[in-house]
Amino acid sequence: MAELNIDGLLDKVLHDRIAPGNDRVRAIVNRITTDLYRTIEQLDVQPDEFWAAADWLTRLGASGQTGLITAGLGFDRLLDIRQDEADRRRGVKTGTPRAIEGPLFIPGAPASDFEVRLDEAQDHGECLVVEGTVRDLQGQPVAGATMDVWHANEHGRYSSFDPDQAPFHLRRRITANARGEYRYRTIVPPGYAIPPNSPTSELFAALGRHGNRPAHIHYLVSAPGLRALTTQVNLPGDPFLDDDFAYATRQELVLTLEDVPSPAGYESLGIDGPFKRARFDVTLPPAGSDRDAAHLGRAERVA
Ligand code: MBD
Ligand code: FE
Repeated sequence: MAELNIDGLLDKVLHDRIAPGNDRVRAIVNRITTDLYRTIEQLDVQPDEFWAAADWLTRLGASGQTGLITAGLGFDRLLDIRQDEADRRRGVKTGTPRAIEGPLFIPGAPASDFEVRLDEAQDHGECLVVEGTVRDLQGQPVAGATMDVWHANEHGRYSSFDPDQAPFHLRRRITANARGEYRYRTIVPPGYAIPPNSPTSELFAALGRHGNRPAHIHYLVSAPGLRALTTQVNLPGDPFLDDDFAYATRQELVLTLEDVPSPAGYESLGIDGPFKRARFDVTLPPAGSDRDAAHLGRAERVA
């Protein structure tokens, strides 16, 4: 038997099989494997470096932070840019811009009609009301559109990933009224930072990068027959607005905050003094397929 050289080894790894397997998986894995062989050769990766990387991947998976690294290396935004490009090629109007879901969505939040208060741990920040109307491309209100909204608490942490918050704190599902309107009361959220002393922070330190996101609120919006939208809005004035570690900021999605002196009209949200208010209207295009219309967060898709 001839001695294996690198190209012979790679050739075997790419072509060995005892069954057809999955062509798509084989094509992708073979490409990545080939690229990694070339990286190891061209950058002269040493065994200790390779095994440190394998150990890091093991710890990354065990920590549940795979979705943080994908965001930080731009993959989440890459997928959005590619979907935007596909929309542009189709030449159709697409409504409100998409923005990455991120790894912190939890399905099954408590549901409310028209309005709700997100902050159960009350008085932990500046009072904010976000309100808007969901419309279709013709500008018609979408009665009964549903949306999940979620964001970080005053320490920049998300419930369900933070033992100090009740499950579903700052997470709700809202169904718009007959006029397509919704509103919620919450606190003005701060930004987010990747957890310290974690596989993600370790890699970011080695890359000389920060792991901060500007303040934002996530949305998943859907309605029958319309395309489900995953997006987020940013709070204005954040120093990381144009320096998001996940590259997700879009100018059209930065809110404008208004100082409202009186709670008139907002008493049902428990407001009894001045507050901040922002408008976020959502436009949904028609669904091209059932898959388009399905309201699925990532956590639901992989389950
Ligand atoms: C977040 O809150 C987030 O939205 C993303 C995309 C990545 C990490 C934390
Ligand atoms: Fe987030």
